[in-house]
Amino acid sequence: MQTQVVIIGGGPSGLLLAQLLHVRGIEAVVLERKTRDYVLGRIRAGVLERGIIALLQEAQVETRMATQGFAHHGTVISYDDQHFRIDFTDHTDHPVMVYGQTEVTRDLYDAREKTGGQTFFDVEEVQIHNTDLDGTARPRVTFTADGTSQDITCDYIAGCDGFHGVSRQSIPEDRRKTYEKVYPFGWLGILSETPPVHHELIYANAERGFALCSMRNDHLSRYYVQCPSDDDVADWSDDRFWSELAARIPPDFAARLQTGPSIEKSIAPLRSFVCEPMQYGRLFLCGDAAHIVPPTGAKGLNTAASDVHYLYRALWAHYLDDDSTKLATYSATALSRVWKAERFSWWMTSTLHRFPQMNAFDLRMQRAELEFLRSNTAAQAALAQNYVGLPY
Ligand code: RFL
Ligand code: PHB
Repeated sequence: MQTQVVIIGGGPSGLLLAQLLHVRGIEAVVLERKTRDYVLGRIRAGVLERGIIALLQEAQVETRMATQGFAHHGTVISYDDQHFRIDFTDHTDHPVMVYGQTEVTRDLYDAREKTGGQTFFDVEEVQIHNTDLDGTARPRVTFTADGTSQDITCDYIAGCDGFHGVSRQSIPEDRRKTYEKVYPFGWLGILSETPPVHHELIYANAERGFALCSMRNDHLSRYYVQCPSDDDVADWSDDRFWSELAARIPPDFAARLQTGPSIEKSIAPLRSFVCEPMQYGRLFLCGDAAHIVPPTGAKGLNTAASDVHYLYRALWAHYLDDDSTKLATYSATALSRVWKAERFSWWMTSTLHRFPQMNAFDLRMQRAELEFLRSNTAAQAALAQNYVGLPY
């Protein structure tokens, strides 16, 4: 088989890239290790920046998001006995959109099915061949699907296969450098068919640890509490979760909290990670394959989308304008924005969580940071600009 671009990974990065390329008449084949239902069953991100919203419009998959997504113009932050609101629209003229990653992925799969783009599910033994630093040779990707060996020759490979994929590992070890910070806690998240406690998100720094009140729609809530990384989800009954959440959010909100059975419950570890560079010859990494952020700033999916934006624009310039300069500088361009999202996510995480080793001084520093944020317009503007998304 031959194609222009092989996309490894059918998560949001891979699917968005495939759809954008399709709109420009560039052919891609998508390889996904799991089934479509498995990918759609993963509950992940909930907040979309202005950049991904524009990309979904460009990819012509915005119809459902436009009717079923919710514009959020601000967020609540709480600590000690204080809580305050940061208005995104006042500071940036942009809201964010609450619309689940599951829905984005579903819209992209539906669009791909309609366009007849080739997608292999349940693939195994994916291997990348013929990549070299200069990108002289045309690369090949081999894999098995339905028990049959497949071999695709292509112009370019997009590694959109997440943190545990093969793409990053296919860059020779002496040609990449990784930067990593693992946090000493995780997030226990639940989804419940109850009305959200508030119409905006609440990020809470509490004595018992961080909590986040989020949502998917008016009758579907998503809540998280900070927990030790080695906690077992089986030890967290719904009752234990609800009482822990109620103890961490301001009392007036806790009094209004509507509880119910959880329909999903899982623990996610928190990590910051970056691989440099994000390209090797004709192989380009996008999204979680190249970088991970702790979810506190809602930047994972959004930063994956900014990589897709740069790679899509570079491939478009190459194929339609015969200009390969953007492909050559893809890694540097993408990384410059990635590091800013890393900084913001690290800062949000550091400011809002209780770390096991914190001493009295550290706690005062955290409180001073939050007091400054509560009372300073410039600090609020900086948070708002980062939260709605830095420009591409
Ligand atoms: P994904 O979503 O991991 O998709 C990669 C896909 O590649 C497949 N794959 C392979 N396919 C073929 N061959 C192989 N060898 C393969 N190896 C893997 C996988 O099956 C998978 O389908 O990466 P992608 O597309 O880069 O997307 C990244 C986002 O999913 C991720 O950054 C976000 O979910 C992070 N995140 C959030 N991001 C936000 O922007 N806003 C949020 O509010 C937000 N909340 C979250 C989050 C992540 C969370 N968890 C569970 C990590 C909340 C949580 C709890
Ligand atoms: C979510 O709704 O899942 C969500 C929202 C904001 C975050 C992280 C996760 O910062």
